[in-house]
Amino acid sequence: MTVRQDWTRPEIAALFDLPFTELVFRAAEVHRAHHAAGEVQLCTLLSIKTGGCPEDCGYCSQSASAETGLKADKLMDVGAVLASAAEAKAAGSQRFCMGAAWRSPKDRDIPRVAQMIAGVKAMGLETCMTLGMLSQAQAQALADAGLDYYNHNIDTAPENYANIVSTRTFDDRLETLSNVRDAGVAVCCGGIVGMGETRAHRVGFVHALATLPRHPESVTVNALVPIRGTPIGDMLADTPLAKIDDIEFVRTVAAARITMPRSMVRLSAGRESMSEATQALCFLAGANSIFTGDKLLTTGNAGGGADATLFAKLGLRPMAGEEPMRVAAA
Ligand code: SAM
Ligand code: DTB
Ligand code: SF4
Repeated sequence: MTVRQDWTRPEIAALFDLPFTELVFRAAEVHRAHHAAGEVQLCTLLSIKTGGCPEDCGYCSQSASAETGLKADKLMDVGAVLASAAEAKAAGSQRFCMGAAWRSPKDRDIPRVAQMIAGVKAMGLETCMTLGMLSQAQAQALADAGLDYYNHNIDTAPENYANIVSTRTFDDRLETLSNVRDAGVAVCCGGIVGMGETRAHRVGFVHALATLPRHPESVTVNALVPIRGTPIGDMLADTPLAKIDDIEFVRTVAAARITMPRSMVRLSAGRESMSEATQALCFLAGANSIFTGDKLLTTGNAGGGADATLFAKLGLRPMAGEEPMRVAAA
């Protein structure tokens, strides 16, 4: 099976339109042709700089314009980050993802961030950072520090972007992704499903990812975590019918898997309120990576104990080379 960057929107729309079982079956076939189905990568998130962000992303608890009451913190010390990474390693994580609520890092922050990268890498973990927009020089500095992945999401279809964020453009996102690629760092990129977008927007979102010059090595599919005090969280809480249907979420995962066969597809935020059955369908439809641990950035996550139980039920294994997950005491 070849990897294509020339997907068209009608082709992707036709995938979404397939009978559900046919779509999931095709996605599972692609998954098996390119990956060890049954193995799931474990990633752990840490917010290294929380809150007070000047951007106005309508879903985010960390935007200074949101009324979430979140306390803004300064950039963490390197030692505290490394202690958290050691815990993630002991719990069987393969990748440690560090996120900062910045529009873009200040050059004076780069040395400390570089120390975090070097320290986490020295523990034998893959390193990932998500720090907002990067200049070419900043991307190169992170690459020189040994960064393996950079997470930078396009979030939604290009034509829906302005409805979600007004303080930057879709093209700004593409520019950082290109700077990251040019620096030789692998790309983690995806977005959020369930922000009140249309099916056509979901098609456009998958299309935008699948037609990048190179597919992201990791594709994150987040289900919106609706947060009170954010414009999109409030809108959804007040109109429950707007909540994304589980089957439509699985369709999005399947379309990502079929169009980007070699990428890791991460079932990201939103698992805490997702049934085991829906998560199982996502794994069947080709998701092969998750965030584990009790916390995402500012919201809760299913947690290692729940994941170990789920993996045992489904017969899934953490991706090779990792320690077994600790199963929580009953
Ligand atoms: N500030 C950086 C940036 O936006 O590039 C990095 C951190 S940001 C929180 C990382 C990603 O988390 C966002 O791009 C978005 O896709 C996802 N995210 C944030 N809040 C979310 C929410 N409430 N539900 C689901 N995903 C969310
Ligand atoms: C991504 O796509 N999802 C992660 C990670 N990349 C940085 C973040 C999810 C955040 C969920 C909401 C919160 O905890 O604040
Ligand atoms: Fe800031 Fe990132 Fe949240 Fe947007 S998603 S408000 S850039 S922390």
